[in-house]
Amino acid sequence: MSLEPARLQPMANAIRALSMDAVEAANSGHPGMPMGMADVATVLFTGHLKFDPTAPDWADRDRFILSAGHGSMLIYSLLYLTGYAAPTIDDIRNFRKLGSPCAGHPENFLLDGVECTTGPLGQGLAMAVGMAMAERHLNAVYGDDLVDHRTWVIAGDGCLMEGINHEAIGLAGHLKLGRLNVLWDDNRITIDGATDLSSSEDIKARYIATGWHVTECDGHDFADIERALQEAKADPRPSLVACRTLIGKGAPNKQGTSGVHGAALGGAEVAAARETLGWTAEPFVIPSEILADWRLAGEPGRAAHGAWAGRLEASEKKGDFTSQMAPIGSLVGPAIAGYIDDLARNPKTVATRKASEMALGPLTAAIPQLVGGSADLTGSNNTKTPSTLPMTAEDYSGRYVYYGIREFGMAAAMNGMALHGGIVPYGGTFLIFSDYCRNAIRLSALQQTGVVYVMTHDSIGLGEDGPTHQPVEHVMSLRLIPNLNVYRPADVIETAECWALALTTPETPSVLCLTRQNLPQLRGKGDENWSQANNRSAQGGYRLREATAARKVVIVATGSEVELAMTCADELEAQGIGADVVSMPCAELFDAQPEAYKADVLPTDALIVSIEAGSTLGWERYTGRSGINIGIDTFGASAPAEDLFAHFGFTAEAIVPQILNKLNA
Ligand SMILES: Cc1ncc(C[n+]2csc(CCOP(=O)(O)OP(=O)(O)O)c2C)c(N)n1
Ligand SMILES: [Mg+2]
Repeated sequence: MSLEPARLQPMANAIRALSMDAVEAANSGHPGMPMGMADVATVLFTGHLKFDPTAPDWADRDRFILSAGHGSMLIYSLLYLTGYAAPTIDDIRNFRKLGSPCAGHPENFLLDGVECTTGPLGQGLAMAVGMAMAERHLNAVYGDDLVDHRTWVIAGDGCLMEGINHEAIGLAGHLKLGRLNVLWDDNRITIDGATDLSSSEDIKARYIATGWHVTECDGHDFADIERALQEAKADPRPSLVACRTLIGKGAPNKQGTSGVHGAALGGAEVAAARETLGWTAEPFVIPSEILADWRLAGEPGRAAHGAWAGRLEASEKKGDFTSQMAPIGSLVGPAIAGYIDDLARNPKTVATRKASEMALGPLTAAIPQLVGGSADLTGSNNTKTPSTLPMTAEDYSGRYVYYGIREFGMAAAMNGMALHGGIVPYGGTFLIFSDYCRNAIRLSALQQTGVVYVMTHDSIGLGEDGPTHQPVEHVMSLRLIPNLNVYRPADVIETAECWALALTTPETPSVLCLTRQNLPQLRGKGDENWSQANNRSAQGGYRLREATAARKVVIVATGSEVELAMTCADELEAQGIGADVVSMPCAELFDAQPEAYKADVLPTDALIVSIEAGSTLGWERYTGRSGINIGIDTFGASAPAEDLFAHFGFTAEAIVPQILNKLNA
């Protein structure tokens, strides 16, 4: 322990004072958790966490994750007290107000010291698992000199109750992530009251059964906290430290009750807490000797950072390490240009899931940052390549993760890896199970991470597995998530193009919706000298086939339905009706095009017809009120794919008459 308890106590009370005062000023927020965990956090930050407040993005810093994100004032207090450039004391005064980086829950894009966005309970811990995986992987590649840090988590009862906790700790235990330490705010209180209202589980036994080391401490006894953290660091397994705490500790009449969880204490109780804590300073004022002690906490980390920088300078791996941590965008185009050229000359009929595997071949060979995986569907998602060997507890240098049947855990871990840096993760499951991990996909988007989701079996085209496995609403509902690019490529070349795009948007995650069934190659002409600069999918939607006769119809389709759109257009042309076909692999990228481009591709003087084997809701924005939307608005059925497409009306025989009727109406 760096300081004796008599000096630590006022430091911890500074967290309590800032937290209750900020919540009071906002008249909203959660004072209980920061007040309860102030002592534990003080021991962690003054004696264990490796951090340099002057270099929040230093690659070898320890990662600190406040999984119990509602206790955001804990991390804001710590960042201010230890001397990060932000938040300032004014930012804290403006806690939860528009424009303050001290948002209701910690947001990674608002403050440098916030490693990930937390608030959806359980996901912080699950992202920390990904960060710990990233650390071990990079350590295996670059050695202790360059990569040697821990991942620390503060989690609450809620984080441990959530289902994702099971997935996350199972993965961490299996991978023996010994540098992951979870400090559990074991206050036995949640919003509704005592945890025994809803839980009688032996949490420690569950962690032990999962391969974790478990210890406990009195979360208000500095020496005992210190002992537990030492124990956690020494044990080779991931550690859970059950810190017995009193929620809202210091608020004499409310501590220990759910009343302090998520409401301002009120003037009288704040005054009583000041009295109890012996805190005489005005709100938002930290006495200088206490602040000085806090500012010292970062000194060892600064020194460690300096020593690390010296080792990096002297390392023969400096160049490789630096490029490992840099954006991969410039590597992508060159890695697959030759492959696409070859496709242009030698067309291939393959499922787009297979096309994805084919594109991943050269991409994973050329880009060491790519770490793949699947939630137990490797052979179906086609996510593994010869360059990606398994990442295991015995050898973390591998670049392929067998996540097990843990879709949510996988998605959260990928967020953690991406946020850690040095890794660009991609992972697969069936598109139908995007719902299982949807909130982590949403957090990829909110946190601006470039995670790539490989979601195969993207429609009724998967056939016999039936409606439980057939996505209907999924493609469209994923399009609803802001800052998420949803790709549905039509053939082998578009699939490669979509991969190239997904890997060059480091602040926007991507979902690749891929078919189980084979699709003919529709592209190739003009793609012989392919480069990222003429990636046609980059416009999101483009004219794939131009009308020969006078244009009356534009058929816009995605993925497996583009082939059908081409057949419909052929039949219309045979009757003298000019028809364009627009392939729209990414609606989000199309929407971002200039108005003139969009007006040219989807002109107002033609009948616009959409074809997508999924929900029609939303297609009206492209087809207008007088267009036609071909899709599926019911559940699918179990049958061979061909029979299903016929049954649900995805044939030229069913579609062309509808177009003719409309034209003649
Ligand atoms: C996934 C999810 N469900 C529900 C909530 C709403 N919520 C926020 S805090 C909380 C209770 C958490 O209890 P605990 O982790 O013990 O925190 P404490 O009350 O001890 O601070 C709930 C239900 C949430 N943020 N995330
Ligand atoms: Mg609790």
